Amino acid sequence: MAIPVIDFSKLNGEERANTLAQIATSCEEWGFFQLVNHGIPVELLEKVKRVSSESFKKEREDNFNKSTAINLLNEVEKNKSNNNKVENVDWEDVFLLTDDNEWPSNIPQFREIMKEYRSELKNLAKQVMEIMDENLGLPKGYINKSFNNGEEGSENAFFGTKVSHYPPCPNPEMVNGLRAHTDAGGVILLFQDDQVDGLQILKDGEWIDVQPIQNAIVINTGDQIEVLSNGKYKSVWHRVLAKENGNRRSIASFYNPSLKATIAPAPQLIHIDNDNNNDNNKVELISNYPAFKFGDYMNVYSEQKFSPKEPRFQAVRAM
Ligand SMILES: O=C(O)CCC(=O)C(=O)O
Ligand SMILES: [Fe+2]
Repeated sequence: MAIPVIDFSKLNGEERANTLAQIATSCEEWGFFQLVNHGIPVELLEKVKRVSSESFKKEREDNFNKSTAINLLNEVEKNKSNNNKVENVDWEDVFLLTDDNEWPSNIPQFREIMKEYRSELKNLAKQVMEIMDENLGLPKGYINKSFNNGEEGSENAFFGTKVSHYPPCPNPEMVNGLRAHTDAGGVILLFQDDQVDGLQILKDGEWIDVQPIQNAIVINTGDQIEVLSNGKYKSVWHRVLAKENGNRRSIASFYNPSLKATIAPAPQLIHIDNDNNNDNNKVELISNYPAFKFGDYMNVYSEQKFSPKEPRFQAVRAM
């Protein structure tokens, strides 16, 4: 079993309908798919790999070697008898790039390359959201407009890029690269390592690998797309395994709602239950999710990221 791989260039030709259908099935049944021929220049992707890896080697590796994850793993190894896993920590070095924060790298060209990359990825995110609109039968731009708090053409939605490395781990069975979770936000676009695997998704009760494909972009949907689609597109559990060999690079970009945006199931996707409709026009609307402010959701998520999502929905429902 492997994550679906979709040739994005075929959206512009005779195979458009078939490609849309493949994306629809991927969203409904997998929550993850890989795009190839997505239009992002390979030369740019090569530069992104180079400056990210260089930043880890020159600017971050020393600190990682002094990190809590390393110390905790050393402790557990010393007490081999209790055979514990290291909990509440990830074997991951990470930093975040947004439009507003200070970027922690002085590698030559890092800034220009990552700026260009982010602009390409943001554009790809918008294309993917429009495909989801179409597949869900929503007006074009519906998802993006919701993420911008109902304002057409505005740019309040959040676009962040998380640059991660998962360095080689001497005891990979004792710690997670990244603990299992579903993503909080909207659409996630992941540029993962060509060589070193480790990302897995939970599919029908089984953890399966997201196979590395050179220069592909992995797309997955977060909790907000699940709510907007009224459960048609579920956010899917995933995790990263620590590995004994290889330093896995992974660059995840998140297109998320503005913190002020109200997120709710799209009215077009709230089903009318006709079975209960036989006495006097009684129509029942079925919405499986609450309406809430994304900022409130993020407050809950920051405490409960590595737990099931249902209590998060309950918590915002009660707010
Ligand atoms: O590093 C990866 O491959 C996955 C990262 C991820 O799941 C996340 O940042 O939410
Ligand atoms: Fe994730």
